[in-house]
Amino acid sequence: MSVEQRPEIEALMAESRTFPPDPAFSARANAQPPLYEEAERDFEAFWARLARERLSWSKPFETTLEWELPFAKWFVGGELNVSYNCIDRHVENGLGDKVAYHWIGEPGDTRTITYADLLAEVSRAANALRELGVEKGDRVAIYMPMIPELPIAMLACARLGAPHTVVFGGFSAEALSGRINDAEAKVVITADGGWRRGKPAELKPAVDEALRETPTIEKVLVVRRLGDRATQCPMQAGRDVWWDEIVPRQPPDCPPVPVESEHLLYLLYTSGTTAKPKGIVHTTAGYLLGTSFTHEMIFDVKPDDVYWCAADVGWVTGHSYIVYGPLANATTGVLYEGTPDTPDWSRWWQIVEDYKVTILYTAPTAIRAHMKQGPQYAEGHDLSSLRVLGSVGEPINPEAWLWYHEHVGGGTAPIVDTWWQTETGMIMITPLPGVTTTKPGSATFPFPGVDADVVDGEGNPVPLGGGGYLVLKRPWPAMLRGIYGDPERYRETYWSRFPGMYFAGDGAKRDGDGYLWLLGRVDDVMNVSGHRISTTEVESALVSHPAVAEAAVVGGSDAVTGQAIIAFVIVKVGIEPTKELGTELREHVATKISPIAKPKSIMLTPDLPKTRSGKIMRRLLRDIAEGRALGDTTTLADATVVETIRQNSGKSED
Ligand code: 7RM
Repeated sequence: MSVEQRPEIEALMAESRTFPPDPAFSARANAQPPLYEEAERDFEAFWARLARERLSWSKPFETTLEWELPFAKWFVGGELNVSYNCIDRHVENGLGDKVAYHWIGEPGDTRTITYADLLAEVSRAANALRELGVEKGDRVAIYMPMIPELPIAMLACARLGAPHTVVFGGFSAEALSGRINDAEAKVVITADGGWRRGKPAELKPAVDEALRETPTIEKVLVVRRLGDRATQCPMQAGRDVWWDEIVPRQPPDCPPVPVESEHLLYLLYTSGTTAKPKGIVHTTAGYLLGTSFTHEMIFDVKPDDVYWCAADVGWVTGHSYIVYGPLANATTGVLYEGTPDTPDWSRWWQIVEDYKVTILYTAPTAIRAHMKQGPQYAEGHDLSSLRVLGSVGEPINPEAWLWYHEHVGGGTAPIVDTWWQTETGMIMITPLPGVTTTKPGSATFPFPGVDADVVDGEGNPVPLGGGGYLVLKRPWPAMLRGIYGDPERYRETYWSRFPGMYFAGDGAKRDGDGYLWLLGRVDDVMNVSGHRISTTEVESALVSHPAVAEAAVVGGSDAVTGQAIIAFVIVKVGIEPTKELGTELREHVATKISPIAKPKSIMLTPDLPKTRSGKIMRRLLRDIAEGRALGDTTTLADATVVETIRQNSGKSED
């Protein structure tokens, strides 16, 4: 494993423009420089103070941190309820009429949900779940489009102390059943479907298919989103229940169940370097503290802000920064069901204008997609309400940063480039608006209380100007508590590469001023439009097809999606390597994993470059995929192989 030298990063670090905070912004910013000093003096005392001040406890905690590397317990002895913290206490404080979500359906239908509405809806949903047999500790799978019932379902689970596992609605039936089985979920909450690119997209058929192999599921709760437009929503008697037949008749109050600080809040599955996704474990108090505090500081959220995180709730960004962090802060948020291009590329900017959105949080891939269309869509709308912009999911290239700054932020709104992971639960490396002078393309510095470092292969910190591996050197409250059911894999994956340190799997550099520049993954994980996809997972989907003998998958660079999936496939003897087969294999991967994991291109090849010990040399495949001169080929078992592939792929060396 080595950190690749990327010329574009060198060029980007040489980018001399810096963006100091506007003094007027600084004067009233939520984050102030002494935060860093307080956190460095005693990070446990820092988090303990915040936990006491910010969370509402039904029983106060006794011990701030029990750290038996790599297992952390935060705020031990305390009891609380996440749903109470996100809803009830705001209503009790007189904020019942404040809008929690402005929801916008893709076809143009809308709903306004106040904190009082949310309290009633979540309570009813929790009562319905209880009627369906859900009790504290039972796992509930959630597979839904971006409709209000999605956060409502999550909060209803949290109200009962029933951990949820949200499976992104774009995942396949097979991916859903794998996650349900790993979590041993008792109930699935879903919908007949949702709207996508102007068309109804059904979900329930995938659930029915998934449930053929899920022995633990007892009930399915189905939201009616498509209504008459869902042609295939058969309900299985005794198992499937319509949401609108069970939820509205429940009483609108349901006492929140207090749980221990370390009670499992949710599992979220993410790709690792093997074919089996990992169930990342997040617990209650530390997670809620970490997400809510970072949200308030990093986005400078004030009571009258209108905050829009354009991610899907099915990803960790949605969990932490659409649902738990913002609601714990009593924020007004926007929730949009659809894609940015429907009915056309002005959709997002129309939403910003209509709702006077003040804070926008999105991914570089979305910014690049907008860039590709040209600035006329953004320019045609009044975006002057925007005052903070966020970026997440992958390194943001300076061109995209500057475009975002100029065409979306009007040249004034600070940009926060936030680095974090499903595993970290909360943002870890980021500028603080009003405090940090930013450089386009750099995520700048660790958040107060976070100890991040860049180390060489031996775990020694690299000097300023050097590159290496990103590590985290002390526990933080929202950190993963493990991989569900597999403590050994947890230790092995994150804590074994560098003893005593959390290995993030990312390469990083620190420039002469100490700014951190993230360089992307150093393992076999690809990042396509900000989605983590493991090469192994796609490879095993490919080899599960009867025509495939062997497959190797790499991430090639792509101007819009960051990386694109390129597959090299050896077909079995006697199988004709046709174009149709290529198409069929792409579809096969979509069914096995998700359309997101569909290779952009498949090269059918007679052989693959391997080392003498039989390891596929992905580095060479990347060179071929990107049409580059080949790197070091001395470890190749058969040097003629790459030439054959290269000729087949129609790219020449130069
Ligand atoms: C939140 C999220 C995590 C991986 C991570 C990185 C990459 C995320 C940035 C970034 C550079 C950023 N969770 N990544 N944010 N790289 N700059 N600001 O994305 O679990 O799905 O992915 O994403 O490689 O390890 S995730």
